[in-house]
Amino acid sequence: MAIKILHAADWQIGKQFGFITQDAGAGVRTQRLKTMENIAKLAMERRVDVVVVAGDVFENNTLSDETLRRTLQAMRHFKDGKWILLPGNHDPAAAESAWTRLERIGIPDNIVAATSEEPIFIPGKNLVVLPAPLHRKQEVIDLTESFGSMETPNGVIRVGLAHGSVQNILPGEWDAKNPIAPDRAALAKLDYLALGDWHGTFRVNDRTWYAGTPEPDSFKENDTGNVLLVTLDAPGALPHVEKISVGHFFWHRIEISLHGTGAISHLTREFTALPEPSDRQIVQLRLSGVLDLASRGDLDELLAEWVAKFHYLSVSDENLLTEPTEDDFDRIDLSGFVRTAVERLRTIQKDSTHPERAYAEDALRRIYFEHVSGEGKQ
Ligand SMILES: [Mn+2]
Repeated sequence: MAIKILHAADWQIGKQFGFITQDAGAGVRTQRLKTMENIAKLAMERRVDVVVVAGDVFENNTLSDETLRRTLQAMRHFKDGKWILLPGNHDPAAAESAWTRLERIGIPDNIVAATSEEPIFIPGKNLVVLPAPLHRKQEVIDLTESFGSMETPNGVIRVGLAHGSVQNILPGEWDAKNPIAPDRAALAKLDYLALGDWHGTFRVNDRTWYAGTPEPDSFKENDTGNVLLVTLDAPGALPHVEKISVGHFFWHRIEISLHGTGAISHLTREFTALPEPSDRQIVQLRLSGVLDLASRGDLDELLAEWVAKFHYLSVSDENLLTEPTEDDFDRIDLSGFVRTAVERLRTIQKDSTHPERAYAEDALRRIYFEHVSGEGKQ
């Protein structure tokens, strides 16, 4: 009979998100637990045999007992199969850890903390899960090497569970801590290798995937907010992997330079282009440019409106300047050809009939912007 596994990773429950202030921050923290509950309900709905969480279940080993208990509460919505939780670099299975505390609190029979390198057979199922738990934050050796020597009966589906970085394959500058061989699934005769650590959903090869974090937790754009439903028809058959979106919040970073007329409607378009519903959007806005006083007033009005629409909107406007006055231009201490250019532009700007007056105005704003932001950097 086919085996169905729900593959999740990097829950990092207890993450604080200190930069998201007040109620919005509390909302983001509690959403992580709600998303776990939704994963449990999804596991019931889709009748999976086992849910594996491939490391970093918890943000750290010092999170509160209350949060540990709340995690167990969220997980109780899936009780027809097993949970297998793997310690990662955030929650390594050290002498004293979230795992030892969970054990003291007492966990239901269907939850397995995979704190040792021993195959986990699933009773009544044609399945064995081979875990590679981290016992400390960093390992220089590839812990998944042990999978190769874990003997299992013929005809049993072998699934590996590990946390770390597949060498030379992840996008960008990813730290090569806790290395994992890219061909581990083939080398260790695994039907599937469930990985965690990379927060986006990522296919390494037919049999090896990162699930990514199910609840987005940063402004990086790397396909977060998913779990993977993996169906294994028989030993040796290629897995069928379905990506299921479970995330609640969407994170966006907007950088925009506002200059002159039309700038505010440009920003309105950026905001309205974001997905609905707007109260599930977390937005970091970085503004730069030069606005006259009237536009600045319009901007403040627009921001006040959207602060109340988004779950959270942070605005950094240190680089947004108000239109320079005559005095401001006089104070620009420029010399040589830049000074000459400023004087010529100002002459054009003051001539209401000059055909290039609008260009001169724009150029002056930009020079002023460069000058003042340059000052700030010194
Ligand atoms: Mn990690």
